[in-house]
Parts: sequence; C-alpha cells; structure tokens
Amino acid sequence: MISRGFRRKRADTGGTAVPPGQYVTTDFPVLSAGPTPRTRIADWSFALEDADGKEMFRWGWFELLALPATEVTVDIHCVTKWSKLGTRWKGVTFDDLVLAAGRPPPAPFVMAFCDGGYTTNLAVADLEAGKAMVAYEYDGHALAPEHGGPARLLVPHLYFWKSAKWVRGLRFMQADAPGFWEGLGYHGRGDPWKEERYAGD
Ligand SMILES: Nc1nc2c(c(=O)[nH]1)N[C@H]1C(S)=C(S)[C@@H](COP(=O)(O)O)O[C@H]1N2
Ligand SMILES: [Mo]
Repeated sequence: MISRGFRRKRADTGGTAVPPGQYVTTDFPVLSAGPTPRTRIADWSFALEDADGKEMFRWGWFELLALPATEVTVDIHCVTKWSKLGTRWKGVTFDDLVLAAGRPPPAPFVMAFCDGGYTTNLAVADLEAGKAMVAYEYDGHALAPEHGGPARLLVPHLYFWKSAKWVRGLRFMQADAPGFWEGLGYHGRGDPWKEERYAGD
C-alpha cells in the first residue's frame, strides 16, 4: 500500500499521471513484430552511418560497455495504450555515442536499424540532450532478449515503438523517411502527450 501511494504521488507531481488515452500497467508486455533474434555477443556491434551509408563509427559489445553509462528512471508509453511508470534503465546516451564518435550528427534524421529487420525513424532533436540511449540493462539486470537484449534504443518521451529492440545502428538521413510501423500508417514522430498515434493525428 505504501509503495502504491508513493507511486501515485510521484506520477501526480507532473500534473498528469499518463498521456491521454493511456492506462497504467505493472507488468511488462512484450510486443515484437517477429521472432526474437539471438545474435552472439562476439558478432554484435553498434554502428553510426552517415547519410551515404558510410560507417562513421562502430562499437563492439565490450567497447559499448566501456563508454560512459547513464542510468534513468522513466515512464514508457505503448501506442496500444499501456503505460509503465518508473522503469529503470542503464545504457549509453546518444550524446555520449556522438562524442565518442568524434563527429557531430551529419544530418537531422536517423533510421534506427535492428537485427530482424525492424526500423524506425527519429529526428536527431528527439535523441540529443539526454533524450535517448542505447540501453543494455533493465531494472538492474542485463536486458532480456524478448525486451530487446543485448541492447535496444530507449526514447521514452515518444511512443515505445520508437524504442527499437535489438538495435544495431543509426543511419543518418538528410530527409525524414518512414520506418516499419510508420510505413504502415503510424505517426512519423509519435509524441504520446499529443496523441500522435497515426499519420495525420
Ligand atoms: N526490433 C524491434 N523493436 C521494437 C519492436 C519490434 O517489433 N521489433 N516493437 C516496438 C513496439 S511496437 C513496442 S510497444 C516496443 C515493445 O517493447 P517491449 O516488448 O520490451 O515491451 O518495442 C518496439 N521496438
Ligand atoms: Mo507498440
């Protein structure tokens, strides 16, 4: 009871508990458009590619772990209407990846790409200044494969489909272009507070 009351109070401090049309869940649903890929750590890497598809930088698994790590506790919002409050993650922020790459973002948009073929588009403005990370721990443990392990994107201020699981890199783009769900009618940006669920919202 104590933790319940505390949680409610915490969520209320922002004025609104969850974005419009969302309900709070305490479990952690798995939503995947296909099977869970199983990439060996030895074969895993994360790449930044420029707008011509040329590699800017690539980190192997242990190189990623050696970068400065950031821990966040954030609420997440799925477009299927569940929200989960106070989720705890650890990973490397987009800012720290860009710093380590030693080159500023060469274009204003990215396409995130993943094992299994999933993609999602994001504006650099929605990644920088601490807004996004490549997360490899959830709630103090290695990220489970079904939730995107070994590593996933975490962009909690947008609907959770933007948080690409099994992410393997970001390809910069001069012009915005739809990823997997965006090409099937979902919104290009997906701000849950504006209820940007479908194209045209
Ligand atoms: N690679 C990949 N990433 C993905 C998805 C997917 O199908 N494949 N589904 C997205 C959707 S729609 C949601 S709601 C979240 C679900 O993450 P979870 O399974 O950890 O809850 O992952 C997003 N990232
Ligand atoms: Mo989703």
